[in-house]
Amino acid sequence: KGLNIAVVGATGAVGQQMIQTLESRELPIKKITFLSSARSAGKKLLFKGKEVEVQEAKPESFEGIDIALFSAGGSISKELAPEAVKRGAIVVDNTSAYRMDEQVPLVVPEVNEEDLRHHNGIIANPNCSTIQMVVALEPIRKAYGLNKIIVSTYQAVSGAGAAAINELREQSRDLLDNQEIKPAILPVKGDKKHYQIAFNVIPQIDTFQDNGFTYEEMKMINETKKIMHMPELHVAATCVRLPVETGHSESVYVETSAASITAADIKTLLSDAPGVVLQDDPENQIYPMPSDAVGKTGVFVGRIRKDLDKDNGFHLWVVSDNLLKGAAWNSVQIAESLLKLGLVTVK
Ligand code: 11C
Repeated sequence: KGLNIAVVGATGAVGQQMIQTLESRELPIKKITFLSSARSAGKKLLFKGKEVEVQEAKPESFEGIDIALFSAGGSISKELAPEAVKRGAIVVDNTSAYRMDEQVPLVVPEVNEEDLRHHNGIIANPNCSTIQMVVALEPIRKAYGLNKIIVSTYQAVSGAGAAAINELREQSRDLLDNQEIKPAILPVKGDKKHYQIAFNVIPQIDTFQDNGFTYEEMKMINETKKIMHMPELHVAATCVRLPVETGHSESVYVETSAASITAADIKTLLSDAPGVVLQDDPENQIYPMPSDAVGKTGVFVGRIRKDLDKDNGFHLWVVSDNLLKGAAWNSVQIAESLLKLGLVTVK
């Protein structure tokens, strides 16, 4: 007795984390299927100590699957998610393909788990930088209301996939050895120019849109409004890539609807909020850092300060493992919520 689960994109940076997360959780699994593009098919991966061969993802691969976790790029999701749904699977999609589709719930369980009840087969997992921000801000929204968010991100290269991790490592090594470097992946694989990431900072994540914001920035803006059910919320984002391997950091400024709240009120609220770990003790130099967050499922929040001029303004520093809460863990958590809410049955 258990669920038949498929991981699509099993060999990628997020797919690998999905497998490890599924291994460490209690979700009842009867059968696991690993799927990928033709290029990675045939590879053998371990699941709970047993070898499982990766198969090429095709429409027929989804016969008998209860839940399919997709993280193999937007075009594979566009092509195969509807095929999986046609065959009775519920798809949890970690790409941006369906996130803004009105028929598709965009879910962070700590924030809008109930939206899962309205799914039509596909559920979208938000962008990593959006997820960690809304987990930190939802308790504040609930208690005091939110008028405005201004966020600047400090994002790790693993958000751009395994090739970007290699690029950072190789460039760092080559520059220390006084070798010439040839950037080829970052900031965006398919864009016209590529820049050095080692010992540098790149203020571009994904491609530029006509309004001057990048697609990553627009994801943070639009997804936050959808998840929080607040189309009127003011959100602005600047997304920046750093030479950090894993763990996204964010400097977040918020304005609440309620006035006369103190930083201590926000700290008390976040010390007991779902998914949040408060690390805020300046006197002892305690604050979140990516090197501490890697491998953990929490969203770490610290440096909480009241703005010096705005009575309803607060500054926060938010860090999380972008491959876990930002991707694999949030997807597996959605699968667990589906089970908890009785939206999938164990046969
Ligand atoms: C990055 N946030 O760090 C991106 C990766 O829409 O799921 C996630 C892309 C997405 O590059």
